[in-house]
Amino acid sequence: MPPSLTTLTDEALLALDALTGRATNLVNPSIRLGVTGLSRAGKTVFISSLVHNLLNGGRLPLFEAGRSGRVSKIQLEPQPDDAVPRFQYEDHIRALVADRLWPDSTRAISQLRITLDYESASGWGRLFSPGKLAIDIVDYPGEWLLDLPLLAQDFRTFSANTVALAQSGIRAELAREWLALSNTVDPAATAQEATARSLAEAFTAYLKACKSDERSLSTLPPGRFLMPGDLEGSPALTFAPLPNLRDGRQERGSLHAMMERRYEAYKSHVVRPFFREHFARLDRQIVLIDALQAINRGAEAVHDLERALGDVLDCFRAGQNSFLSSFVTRRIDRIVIAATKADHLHHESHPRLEAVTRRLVERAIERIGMSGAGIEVMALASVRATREATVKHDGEDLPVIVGVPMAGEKINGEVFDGERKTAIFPGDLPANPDSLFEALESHSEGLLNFVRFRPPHIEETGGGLKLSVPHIRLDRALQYLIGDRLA
Ligand SMILES: Nc1nc2c(ncn2[C@@H]2O[C@H](COP(=O)(O)OP(=O)(O)OP(=O)(O)O)[C@@H](O)[C@H]2O)c(=O)[nH]1
Ligand SMILES: [Mg+2]
Repeated sequence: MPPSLTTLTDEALLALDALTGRATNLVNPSIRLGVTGLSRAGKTVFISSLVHNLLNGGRLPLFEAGRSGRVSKIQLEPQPDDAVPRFQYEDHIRALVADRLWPDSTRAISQLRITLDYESASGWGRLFSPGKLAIDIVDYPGEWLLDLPLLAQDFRTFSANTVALAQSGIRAELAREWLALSNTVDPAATAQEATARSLAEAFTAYLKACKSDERSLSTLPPGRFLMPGDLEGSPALTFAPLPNLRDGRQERGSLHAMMERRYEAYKSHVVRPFFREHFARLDRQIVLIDALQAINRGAEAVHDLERALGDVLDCFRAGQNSFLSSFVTRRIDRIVIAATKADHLHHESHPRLEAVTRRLVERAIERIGMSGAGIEVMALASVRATREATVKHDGEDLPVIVGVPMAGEKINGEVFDGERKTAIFPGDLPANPDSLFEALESHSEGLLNFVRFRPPHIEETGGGLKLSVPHIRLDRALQYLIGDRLA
């Protein structure tokens, strides 16, 4: 056979492969991008900035298809799921760009579809018509993510885990009232609605105290207790874990039986549908982590963040959790793990932030069997609120960041008004990330100079056109997440 013919056959086979690949995705290829993260990790800001940069020709040099001019049109389109509200992209961007305000905590689920018309990079690809790729992105309250691990726990396990955690470290103090109240009730006694309600209230108050800014703890399920969404005030949330459960079957009509029934109802009517609809069909996933907030609160917050992330990531272990594997119809083949808000540090510190982030998820990643291929760890800022500078201090050059701290933020007793710019030496992360986990005493409070900055002032071009939102490494994340689908 002449060599050219074998070549042709191989290429034809490859093309056929590509064709069948496209056929399975039918007429409209799409990617469901999971933006995963605990509350306040930066999901809403990430989605808003990503979409804004795509729609407005933002600076995305590492996004190859965009840079090389192969993407001809990018637009928002009606989302595929009619039952889910639309992500209010325009409102978020207006607040961010015009008013320089961050979005509020997300209270409900929403979705957005963005489509990219592109030309394939390869000659063969181009033969088969220009491509169109739809990207579906879902936003939701981060608290709800913590419900995922509950699906594998029955009421007894949930109670034992929650009570044990509540008795440890700084939690013991925060849980005092709830635990004291719990110890006055007998799980085998006849169920009383008033008892259930007061237990649920005391338990919720404990979760709120853990979440407060001063504590910044992360492992706080059930998620709807902190962010009820449309379940505000609903009886579905009138339960709490119980200490002192006896072995064996619980009495009918007992407090134990009632709490268990409500817990199971919460799982089947609230948690399961959310994950079935949202997590089942993800193709790619970015996990956003606010490591800086935890680092700044000390080793206990860092440990707690590690635990929460581990609990969540464990649920992605293929084949091991039957409840989840029965949901998963597509395989997630790429995950970006990103430390967000990297604009709080000088870029010289970014490698250390990445090292801490890798350390935070390392064990979980090993457990889910995804170490190595398919995972990229990076530090990014969806919206860059600071710029870098150098100041001379005692004859030394100090790398600083410059930005406008939000009104009410404090450094060394100084309170900011939300208008004044300031230069801050953010401090150094340790070279060895382990020290953030181990040194329980030596590193307690305020390792970094950490304040929240207002969103940046965005320059206008000569024609009065606003430039796109500045960021750090958003393009690298984008390239890793969808670049191959535009090849
Ligand atoms: N400087 C800076 N701050 C950020 C960035 N991204 C998020 N933030 C800050 O983090 C806060 C939380 O960001 P969101 O995007 O609302 O977080 P979320 O994950 O949607 O939070 P929930 O809706 O509560 O789950 C914002 O209000 C900002 O203060 C960033 O790229 N740079
Ligand atoms: Mg949000």
